[in-house]
Amino acid sequence: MENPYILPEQTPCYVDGEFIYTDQYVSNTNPVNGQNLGQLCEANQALIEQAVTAARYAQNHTWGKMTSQQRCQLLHQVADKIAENEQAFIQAEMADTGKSLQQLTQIDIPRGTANFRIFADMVKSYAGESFITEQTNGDKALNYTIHKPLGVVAIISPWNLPLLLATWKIAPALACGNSVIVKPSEETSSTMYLLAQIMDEVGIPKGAFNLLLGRGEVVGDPLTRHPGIDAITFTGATKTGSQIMKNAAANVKPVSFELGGKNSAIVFADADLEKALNGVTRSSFTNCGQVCLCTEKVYVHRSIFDAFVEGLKQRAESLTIGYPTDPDVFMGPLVSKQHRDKVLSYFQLASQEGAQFITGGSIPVFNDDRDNGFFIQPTIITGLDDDARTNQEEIFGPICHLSVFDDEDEVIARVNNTRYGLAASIWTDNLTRAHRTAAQIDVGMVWVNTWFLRDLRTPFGGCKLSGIGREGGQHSLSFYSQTSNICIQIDN
Ligand code: 6OD
Repeated sequence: MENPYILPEQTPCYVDGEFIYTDQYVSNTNPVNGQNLGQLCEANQALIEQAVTAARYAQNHTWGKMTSQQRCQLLHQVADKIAENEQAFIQAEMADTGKSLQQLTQIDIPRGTANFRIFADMVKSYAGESFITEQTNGDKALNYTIHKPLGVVAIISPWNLPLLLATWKIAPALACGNSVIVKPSEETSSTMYLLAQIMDEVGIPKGAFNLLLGRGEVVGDPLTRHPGIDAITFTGATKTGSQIMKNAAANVKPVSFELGGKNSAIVFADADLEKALNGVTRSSFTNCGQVCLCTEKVYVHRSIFDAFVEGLKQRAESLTIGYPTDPDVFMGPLVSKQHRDKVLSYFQLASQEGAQFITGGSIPVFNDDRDNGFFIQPTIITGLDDDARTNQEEIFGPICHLSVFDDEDEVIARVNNTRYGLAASIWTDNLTRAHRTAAQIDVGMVWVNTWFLRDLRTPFGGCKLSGIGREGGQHSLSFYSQTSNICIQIDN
């Protein structure tokens, strides 16, 4: 990629080592000002078939036949190229999502590189098991396991952290020797197109990496029903996950799902108030609240509730909202008009349910082109029961509800009163309390005195409606591999 990134008029799919322009389009909108950014070429059924065939060929003849060492060298080159072209990735991701430069440079784009590096390194030491089995007649047997690729993996990735979450799956799937067919969200496909260019340039064999663009109902649905797909990995809404699971069931294929969340923060009386306030500001409003890990419910001990409300209000009101190119801006717009309408409908629901708005609740006015974009105010509410719909349903916007609690058992029960189980954060200076409470929360991940601090070797995923399985480190390698046992008779 010698040229800086310029959004193409038409973004093509990438199948079997070729960029392919179809005759069906989906338009791409800039969430900062509502202007059209260009069009995506939507994949059709014939292209889906071609991608599956090419991916299988790469499995049987090229990518699947390379040594792990060769594959990992190529994946490191992919990481190097993402880093070299950081500016292009920033521009593309910003154009699609409107997310701030701060976030792109600190979180999203570096994770694209890191995802390739970690899995290329980890797979080299992905060891199997071995046992000497003693038989009754004195013979022995050697049992040992090998890890093989699953085959062709379909990757359906979301719009909130497009590069980060797609590469979180692409990198381990490729490192384990699979071929992949990636279907990114139609709202945010540009960085996947850049990644396809890089795959092409570094010489990833044709068909090992395929990119199908377009809408879920047109591309994702037939792809996940296709009998030529060996596994499906998905991050996104619980409802879509449930549909994909039905599709996968027809062919009895494994799935790995990271789905919605309704995450809580608990602020105990002994917490460092400054740290807790800064942490909850970050966990509620990062990426305009569009991270599955974001806090939407905050439980604060009665003795510090008023001080906490005042501190959080002050912080929310001083967040800079605006053009994502401005280095001082913390929050850009929501991703689309449709999504803003959804978030606004929850503001309205909260109000109907009797919430008091401490701050926010509407759309900021700029008196310039941003008024045609999809901005929204960081919003804090209080006064609702735990069972209110606002406190039970995932909103996925910059809003949190504050509640008072009195004791530890009470707050744990209230935090667990949800159909979701992704993440939680606990703010306390009492180490014993931290260990005791963290273990009792029904979620996949608990952060103590921090939030979204990531070590890519740790298991990541949720329970209940928040997902199936874990990815990260060994857990990714395990999902993206087939383990076979080999048993060898050793005569006495
Ligand atoms: O950090 C990660 O690895 C990860 N899977 C984050 C997911 C965020 C969901 O919006």
